[in-house]
Amino acid sequence: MTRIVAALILAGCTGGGGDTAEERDYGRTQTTDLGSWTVTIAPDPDPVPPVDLFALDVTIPGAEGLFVDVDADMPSHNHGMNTEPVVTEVGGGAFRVDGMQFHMTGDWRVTVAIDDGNTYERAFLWIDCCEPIQ
Ligand SMILES: [Cu+2]
Repeated sequence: MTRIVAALILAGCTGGGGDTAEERDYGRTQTTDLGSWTVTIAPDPDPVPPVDLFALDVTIPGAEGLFVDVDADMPSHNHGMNTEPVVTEVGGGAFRVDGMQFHMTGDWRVTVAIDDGNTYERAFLWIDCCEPIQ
C-alpha cells in the first residue's frame, strides 16, 4: 500500500495538469496584480531544501507597517503546504517568513498578499522545488 501511494505522489509531481510550465514565471521579483507593489523573495537556505522547513526573506519597498501574508501551494495538484508560515516584519519593507515547507518536489507558487487598508493585492512567485533559481 505504501508503495502505491508513493507511486501516485511521484506521478502527480511530474505530471502537468492545469496551467502549463510556459505560463509560470520563476523570477524572484514580481509585481502585484494591481501594480502597486514590487515583491522580491529570497529563500533561506537557497536553494530551497525539499521536505525540510525553510524561511523566506521578502522585500516590498514602501510596505512598512502593512499587513503582509505569505502562503504557497501547488495549483496543479490542488494542495497547499502542511505548515502555516509566520510573517514577521523586520523593518524597511523587509519581512521574514518562517515555517515554509515544500513537502514534495515540483512547481510551487508562493503568494504574497499585501493589504494597505484600501486594496488587497497579491504577487505570485513560482519556485521549482527544489533547484536553484537564476
Ligand atoms: Cu503536489
